[in-house]
Amino acid sequence: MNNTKKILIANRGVIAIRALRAAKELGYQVASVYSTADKNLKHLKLSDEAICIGPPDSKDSYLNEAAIISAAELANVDGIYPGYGFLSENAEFAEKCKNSGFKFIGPSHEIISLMGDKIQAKNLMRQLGVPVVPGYEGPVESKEQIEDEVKKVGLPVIIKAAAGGGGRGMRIVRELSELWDAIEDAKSEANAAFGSDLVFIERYLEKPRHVEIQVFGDGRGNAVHLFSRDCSLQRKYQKVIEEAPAINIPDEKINEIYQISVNACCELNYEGAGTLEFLYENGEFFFIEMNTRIQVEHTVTEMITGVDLVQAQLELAMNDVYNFDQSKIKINGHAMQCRINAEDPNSFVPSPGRIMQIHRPGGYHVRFESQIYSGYDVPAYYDSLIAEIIVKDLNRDRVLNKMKMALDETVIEGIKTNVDLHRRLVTNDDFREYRHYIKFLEEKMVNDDE
Ligand code: MV4
Repeated sequence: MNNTKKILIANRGVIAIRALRAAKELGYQVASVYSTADKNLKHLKLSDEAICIGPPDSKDSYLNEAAIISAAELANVDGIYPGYGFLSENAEFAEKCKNSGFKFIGPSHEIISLMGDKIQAKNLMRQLGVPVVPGYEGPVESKEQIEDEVKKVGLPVIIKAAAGGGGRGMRIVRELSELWDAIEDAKSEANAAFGSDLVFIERYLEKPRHVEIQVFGDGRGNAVHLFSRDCSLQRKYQKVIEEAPAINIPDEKINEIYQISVNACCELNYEGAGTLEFLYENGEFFFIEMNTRIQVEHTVTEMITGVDLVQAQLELAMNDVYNFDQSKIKINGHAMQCRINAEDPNSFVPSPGRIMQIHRPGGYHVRFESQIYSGYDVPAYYDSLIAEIIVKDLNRDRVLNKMKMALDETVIEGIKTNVDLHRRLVTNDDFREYRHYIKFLEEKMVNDDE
């Protein structure tokens, strides 16, 4: 066969083995890259080729665009799989891949760039009929002018960086007297973090849930949704538990937002996997951002739909295969994912080191996504995510029981992890009764005075 495709996995950790498995199942050849701190990652031994791209520091390895393009040339691949984090939403890198003759496995660099600017994304979505948070996205001219705009929006408001995302450069304003200083602070923080001091203002929602819609498009005006996820259980903008579908939302409301999301993707000729992020409060959806990558929590959507999203990404990009039919995508049961981090359970400080012993959970519809093994050294240089436990069952109550069992079975010795925090969460009454919201973990489950 001369039509075997070959890809380069330009990532590490949980998503690297996830992508390797998906590609090998499809019969692809795979080359993987690694930093000198990562030579013991399991997926490298299972790849057809492994290419060292630099020293541990991400900026010299997994963020080193030239080194990754060189590896792609050396391995003579057809496409580059970015995963999440690192270069996955870097429009310039996506364009470089294309200009070097490699398919960037994701949407076009134009769409990545557009969605990277939260003001542009919001204006575009508003035009496409997507409900957005009321706010002011125009230029900041003077104190008086901006106070007038904020009076129209209504206090409290939140100042956000246009180039932001993930929470940096945000300021909440409860009194008009605090407004100007908050804008100045947000601007300088945004400038330092993103090299742009462009900010915008939104009404601040106090107790929303974070509900997101998974979409997938063919890049030619066709798209489907794969239902919703609730990612409200997070700490410092890092998701901790995700589940699918989001429940306790009236059918007509969620169906409407599915339609609106699909329509927006069709209009945008969106290509591949994407997520529209919404805040959901008092029965209303408000779009905040679109993610143009596969996300860590894609797994819970896979569990309830039976769709392998990573394979769908690969097959669309590499073989122009798109065989989604909305009427054939159905929800089956409920799914939940616990993100297992190598971190101190009290301080949340990363806890790298050698895993002396690991015992994985098992059972029907219990999935463990990880590269870790006994004797593996968790490096100190990267994100502390080391594993994901994903379970599916008939309904949310059963899922909570199944997850508790899976967590009880899990043994990871030698490093500190958040497995016990997850045990407390899945047995917490408020969480079990679905009374949580985005600040729940910080307000009710941990007392950190940082
Ligand atoms: C908000 C908000 C309340 N009101 N926007 C945080 C990260 C960025 N993606 C958007 N974020 C928020 N935007 C308005 N108008 C509250 C948050 C927020 C949040 C959002 C989703 C998940 C977790 C969060 C934790 C704190 C704040």
